[in-house]
Amino acid sequence: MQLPLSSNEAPEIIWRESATSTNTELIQLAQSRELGDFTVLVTANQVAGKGRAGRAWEAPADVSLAISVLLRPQLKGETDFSNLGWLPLLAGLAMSKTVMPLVALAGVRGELGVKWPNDVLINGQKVSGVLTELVPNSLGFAGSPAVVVGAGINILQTQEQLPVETATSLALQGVTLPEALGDKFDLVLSSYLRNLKGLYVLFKAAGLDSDRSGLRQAVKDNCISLNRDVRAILPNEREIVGYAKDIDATGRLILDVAGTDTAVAAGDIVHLRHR
Ligand code: BT5
Repeated sequence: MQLPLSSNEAPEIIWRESATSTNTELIQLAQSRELGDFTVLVTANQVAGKGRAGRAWEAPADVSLAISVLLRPQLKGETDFSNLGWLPLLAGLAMSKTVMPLVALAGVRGELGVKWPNDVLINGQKVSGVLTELVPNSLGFAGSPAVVVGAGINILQTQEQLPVETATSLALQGVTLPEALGDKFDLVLSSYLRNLKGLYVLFKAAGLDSDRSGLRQAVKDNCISLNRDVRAILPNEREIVGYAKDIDATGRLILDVAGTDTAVAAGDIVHLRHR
């Protein structure tokens, strides 16, 4: 696959005609040879895509991209490792910034942004999801943990090709892309990589400080889960309902539950009403 625009955005792009899961394949590669920061592994035919919490990410061949990027931020002595938790939020924001101008040009109006932590929704329908994984054993190496940030983006699917009714694709939103399939993929991939790199460079330059880099404010501005009532389904299946009022310095969603602030670090959010 020729990816002339995208190849300007990353030191190495590995295109796979098909992949099990691009995250799994990039992790395996990172364990077998030295990969540079921002190495990309991508396919339009992912046959065993992973979602969060053991769920599946599904797409037929040649209608979407599965993109995994290896991030290897050099940590300095004082850097807080918990700041790595911002990487999935950073990726969701980068994908949101990719989708936004495309659907705006198509004349789509309404709500577009990230449902915490990292689903990109267009008027309540999911066009992209992000799964971030730590490369096993990479934390031990001096100052350089490796994280794989994976994003699936629905590009050309018809409604019948989507696994759930709450999903959408760029094509279903009326987005026009270049004629040739390779050019379509190159446009979307290059735009995502440019956005991801821009945010990542700022985040690294600020020593992974989400406030100093401006990342926290940018994520908050783009997060459609804030300033509304939400139901949080926690990893232990417990559910809490509250008003989503903030994202804290470690990326957790802060809910006001009957007057008490409750931090949600992981789980699924269901949007209830705006107040
Ligand atoms: C996610 O999980 O949304 C994370 C998806 C990450 C996929 C990328 S592709 C590149 C990289 N390599 C991988 O193996 N994975 C990453 P979660 O929030 O758990 O959502 C999963 C749920 O979304 C499923 O249970 C379905 O309900 C729904 N879903 C599955 N496929 C979808 C699709 N193509 N579009 C929209 N929704 C989908």
